[in-house]
Parts: sequence; C-alpha cells; structure tokens
Amino acid sequence: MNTEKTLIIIKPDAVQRQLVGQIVSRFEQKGMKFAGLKLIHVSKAQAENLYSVHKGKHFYDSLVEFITASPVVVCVIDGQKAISICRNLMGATFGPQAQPGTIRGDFGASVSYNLIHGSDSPESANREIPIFFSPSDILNYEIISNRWTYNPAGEK
Ligand code: IDP
Ligand code: MG
Repeated sequence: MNTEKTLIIIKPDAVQRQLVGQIVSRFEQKGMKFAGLKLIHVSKAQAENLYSVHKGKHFYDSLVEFITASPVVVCVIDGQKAISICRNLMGATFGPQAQPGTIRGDFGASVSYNLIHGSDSPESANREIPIFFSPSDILNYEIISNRWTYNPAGEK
C-alpha cells in the first residue's frame, strides 16, 4: 500500500480557542492515522525553518511571531493520499474564503489566524517533519478499521 506522511500543526489560535479535540476529530473521522502528536512551544529557529519559503513576504515577520506566541500541537499523519486529503479537510488558506465543512471554513474568520498548517507536497512534508520530529517519535502501526476505510484491493 502506498502511503505518505504529512506535517499538521494545530496553530496557537486553535489551541487557545480549545479546538484541539474537534480538529483532531476531523482527521480521525476521515480515517487518517496519527503517527506522531505532541504539544510544543515552537522556537524561533523552528518557525524560521518551517516558513523559510515565505521569507521576505509582507506577512513573514508576523507569521513567525504568531506561531511562536503560544503552544501548538504538531502531528504527523500517515496514509494513502494523506497530503491532499488533509489539505482538503483544512480548506482554503484564508478563513473568510474557506468553504463551510472545512476546518478553516467552520472555525476561522481571520486571514492570518487560520488554525492549522498542513504540508502542501511530499517534498514539503519531507522537509518539514524533521523540524519537529525525530524518527523514533513517529510510530508505525495499523489502524484496524482501515480495513474498511480503504479498499484493500487497491484503487486507481
Ligand atoms: P497555507 O497555510 O494554506 O499553506 P501559505 O500560503 O503557505 O498557506 O501561507 C502560510 C501561512 O502564512 C498561512 O497559513 C497564513 O497563516 C499566513 N499567510 C499567508 N498569506 C498571508 C497574508 O496575505 N496575510 C497574512 N498571513 C498570511
Ligand atoms: Mg503552505
């Protein structure tokens, strides 16, 4: 079975608004497997590394300040098509534009406080995950109910 890993961060606004449980539930309900999950305070160095692609943009400094301002929950989700499935569950970047039914669409009204980060490609995931997780923090196990979440015969 072809699986991929993605980095999900439940951002400071979501932790402060006590939405962690509801956001984790969205991923669990979809059948996503958490391979890593921890509450941390992001350091400035980690934030600058995570957001290095945005260095120089008008929102960069406030983004680094925001993500380091209060604890976050960092997660690794592992599954077939996990990156696109998680991005779809998150919704569009800006709360006012995100569709109802998505995490940002249901919980977010702000552009910069948008509750959640998710890797946008396998390359991004491979770069982002080691910023927060050592290999031994990422667990390899089966979710038994996934026998009926994905067709075991495979899908095109
Ligand atoms: P994404 O989180 O949907 O992948 P990116 O374009 O990668 O969106 O931007 C990273 C983060 O930077 C966003 O999640 C948001 O917190 C912040 N951000 C992006 N564009 C803006 C902006 O125009 N104003 C304020 N914050 C922004
Ligand atoms: Mg992004």
